[in-house]
Amino acid sequence: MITHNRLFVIFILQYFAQLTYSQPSLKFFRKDYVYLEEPKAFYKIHTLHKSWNDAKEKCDMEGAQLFYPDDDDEAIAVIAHWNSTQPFSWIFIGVSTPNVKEVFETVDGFPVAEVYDRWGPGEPNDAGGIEGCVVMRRDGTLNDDNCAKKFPFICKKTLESLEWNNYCNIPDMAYEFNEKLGKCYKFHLNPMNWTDAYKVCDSEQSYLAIINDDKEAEYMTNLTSRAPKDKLEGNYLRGAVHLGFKNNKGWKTIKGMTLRDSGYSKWGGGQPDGGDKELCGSMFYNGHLNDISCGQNMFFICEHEIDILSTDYALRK
Ligand SMILES: *[C@@H]1O[C@H](CO)[C@@H](O)[C@H](O)[C@H]1NC(C)=O
Ligand SMILES: *[C@@H]1O[C@H](CO)[C@@H](O)[C@H](O)[C@H]1NC(C)=O
Ligand SMILES: *[C@@H]1O[C@H](CO)[C@@H](O)[C@H](O)[C@H]1NC(C)=O
Ligand SMILES: [Ca+2]
Ligand SMILES: [Ca+2]
Ligand SMILES: [Ca+2]
Repeated sequence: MITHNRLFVIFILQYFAQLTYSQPSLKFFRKDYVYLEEPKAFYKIHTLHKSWNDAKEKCDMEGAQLFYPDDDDEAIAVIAHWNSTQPFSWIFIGVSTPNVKEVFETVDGFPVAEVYDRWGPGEPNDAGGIEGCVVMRRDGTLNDDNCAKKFPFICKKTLESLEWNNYCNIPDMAYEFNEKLGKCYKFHLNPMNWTDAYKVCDSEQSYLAIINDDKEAEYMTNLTSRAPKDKLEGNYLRGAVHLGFKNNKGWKTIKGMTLRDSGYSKWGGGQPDGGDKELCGSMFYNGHLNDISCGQNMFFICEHEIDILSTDYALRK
């Protein structure tokens, strides 16, 4: 009897866990990640070389984790993918010595001996006393190396850790569903330039937001005023957010329509005022439009259309 009850409770818990957080049947995390069936996880190979800390931060920002192999099988699957797509021979992995010299831990705090312990011959050797981060070779062996050196790296997201946002049908809980507009929106708190913001929205199955009417402008103004942005330090422009329009022989949205045809063209006082120096589109915090330099780092808003899993709007130049 007890066994039955317990099974029933487990069943209920699993049922709700699936209902609220995950959609294992839909194996999608982000467009720029590849799903590998055997380790049941998503991976992205970053070819731009970075220091170990920058690599870790990049993966965190993508909602993932700096990859390290959990076991031999995962190492083989990931290296096979790496071998078939990229030529480089080393990557940083998510193992370092954050606390004690020569005591290697994974980014989520496990001793390396508990996960994957295949050191190359004579390693780890802490050469020169400055080797606190770990790289993996294509043959699967590890070496401790200098954390400040720059290597390619891989980010990983397990299928199990995916949280499914059921309102927006997207694996990102930071998207907010607006019932009246029937769309989802995410206010991004990492300031970026317009070009990078465009790419980030795209990789999240969304697009840099386009205002189509006064109601949507009001909502985006509200979303902006609610975002916990005011204490964020750093080198970025306050007062406006990037949106999905730019000057391409006239101001057009990233879907190629004029602002007027798209339904909203309320410029701020005196705007657009930048001429050739401000060819990208933004919104002042009060909802009025502004032209801005495409290289200016600012917050931005992504818009997601529910049930459309592919939004390949060509970036028209
Ligand atoms: C990947 O390539 C390396 C070097 O060419 C080779 O030693 C290794 O066996 C390959 N691994 C897999 C899993 O394909
Ligand atoms: C914006 O916020 C105001 C004040 O909180 C609220 O009355 C209004 O309904 C909101 N508008 C939209 C479109 O969310
Ligand atoms: C945007 O920033 C990236 C670096 O994150 C840089 O490579 C790119 O050139 C910048 N684009 C513009 C238009 O400034
Ligand atoms: Ca070494
Ligand atoms: Ca819109
Ligand atoms: Ca301007």
